[in-house]
Amino acid sequence: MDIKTAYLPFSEINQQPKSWNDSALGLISFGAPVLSNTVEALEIPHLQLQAPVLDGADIAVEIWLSHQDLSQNKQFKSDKRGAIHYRFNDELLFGVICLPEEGSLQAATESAYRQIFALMEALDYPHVYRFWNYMADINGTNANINNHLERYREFNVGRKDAFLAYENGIGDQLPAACALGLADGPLTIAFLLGREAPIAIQNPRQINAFEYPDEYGPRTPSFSRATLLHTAQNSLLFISGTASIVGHLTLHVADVVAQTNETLVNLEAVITEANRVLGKPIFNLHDIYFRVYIRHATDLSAVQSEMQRYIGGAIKAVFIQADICRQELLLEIEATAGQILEASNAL
Ligand code: 3EB
Repeated sequence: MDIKTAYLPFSEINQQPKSWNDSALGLISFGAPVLSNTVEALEIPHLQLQAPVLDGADIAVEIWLSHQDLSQNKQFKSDKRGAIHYRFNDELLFGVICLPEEGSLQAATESAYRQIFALMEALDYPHVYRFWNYMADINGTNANINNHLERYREFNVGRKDAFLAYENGIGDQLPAACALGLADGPLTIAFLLGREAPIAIQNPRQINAFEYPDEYGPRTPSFSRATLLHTAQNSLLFISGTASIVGHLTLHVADVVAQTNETLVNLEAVITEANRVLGKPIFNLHDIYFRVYIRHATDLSAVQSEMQRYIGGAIKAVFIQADICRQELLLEIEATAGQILEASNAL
C-alpha cells in the first residue's frame, strides 16, 4: 500500500500542479476558502474549514497522496454517495461529508456516520484510519435537547449510536479522531479508509476515551488515542486530538503553559506506546507534523514557546483557532508521524 501526506501553502493549490492528477486523494485546509481549478476538475474531496490560521500558513493545507498504477488500470476515481464526496483507488479511500443540522446535531452526526459505514460496506473498505470532525459551537447547549446537553456530548451520542448499529462492529479497534468547534458551518467530517488493518493505540496515562465514566456524557467518545498503520511500504501514526487530560480528568484549568506541557507529555506517551507495540523506535516528536488548535488566539505565543522548550529544534506545526471539546481545555494537538513529504518534493 502506498500512502503519504504532504503539507503545503495555499498558493500551491492555486498553482494547480499537474501531477495531482496522478497522486492526490484528498485535501484538508483551514483559513479563507481556496478555489482551485485542479481540485474542482479532478473532483478531489476537499475539507475546507473556515477557522483562522494563527501561524504556519505555509503548511496549512494537508494533502493525502497515493500512487496510482496506470498500467493496471487502477486510476483514482471520484464519486458521490448521499452527502459523501470521495476519491479512491484499490487500497485507499478519502471522503468528506458535510451535513446541515436539520433536526439536531445528534441526528446529523448519526446520519453522517451511518452514511460512512454504509459506504465502507458497499465498496468493501473495512478499515478506518482516521476521522476528522468539525461542528459549530461545540460547547453550546440546547435547552430542547436532553435537558441542556452540551453539543459535543450530543455529537458523541449520535456517533456512538451509529458505531453500535454498524454490523461489522469495529469493537475496541476504534480509529484516531479529533473533534473541534468552529464559529459556524455545517457538521463536516473527513475520513480515510483502507483495506489493510491498522492497530489501535491507547495512552497508558489516560483512560480509554471509549471507557470514560458517564460524567462526560451519556455516550462515550468513540475514538482511540492513535491509529498505527504499519505495512511493508509504510509506517504511519495518526495521533488523535490530544489534550491536558490524565486518567479522565482535565488538568491545569486556566493555565495554558501547563496544559501545553501536559498535552506534549501525552503525545510523547502515545508515540512511546506505538513504538513499544512495533518493537522498534520508529516514531519521535521531531519527524512529525502537528496541528495545534488553540481556543484563545491570544495564547498563541505561550503555546509556541512551551512547544519549542519541550521539543527543541525545528517544529512543523500549524496553529488554528478553534474551540476544544471540553470547556476547560485551552488547546488540543493532533499529529501525523511517518511518511511525510517535504512540500517541495511532494508532487
Ligand atoms: C473526539 O473524536 C476527540 O476526551 O480525551 C480531543 C481531545 C477529543 C481530547 C478527550 C477528546 C479528548 O471526540 C475529541
